[in-house]
Amino acid sequence: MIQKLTSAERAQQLATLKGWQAVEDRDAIRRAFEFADFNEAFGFMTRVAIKAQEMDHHPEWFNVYSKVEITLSTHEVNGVTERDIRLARFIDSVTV
Ligand code: H2B
Repeated sequence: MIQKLTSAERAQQLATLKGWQAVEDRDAIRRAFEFADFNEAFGFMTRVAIKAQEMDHHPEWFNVYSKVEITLSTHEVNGVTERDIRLARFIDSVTV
C-alpha cells in the first residue's frame, strides 16, 4: 500500500509547491485559485480532470464562477502521499 508522507516530508514538499497549504483538520493539502471568469476556471478544471483521470488520482474541488478550491489527499490511506504532490505539481504547471 502507498505510504503517507511524514509531516517533515510533507512540509519539505509543500515548500516546493506554489501556495499549497496543509489543511487544519485533516491530512490533506489545499490551494485556492482565482481566474478572470468561469470560462478560464473551467478550462483549468478540464486540464486537471484529464490529468487526474490519467493518474487515477482525483481532486476534491469546489468552484464558484471564477474561483476554484482544490483539496488533495489519498483516500486509500487517508493522508497526503507522493501522488498528491505529483498532481499538485501538475496543477501548478498549468497555472501562471
Ligand atoms: N483519488 C484520490 N484522491 N485518492 C484515492 O485514493 C483515489 C483516487 N483512489 N481516485 C482511486 C481513484 C480509487 O478509488 C480507484 C478505485 O482506483
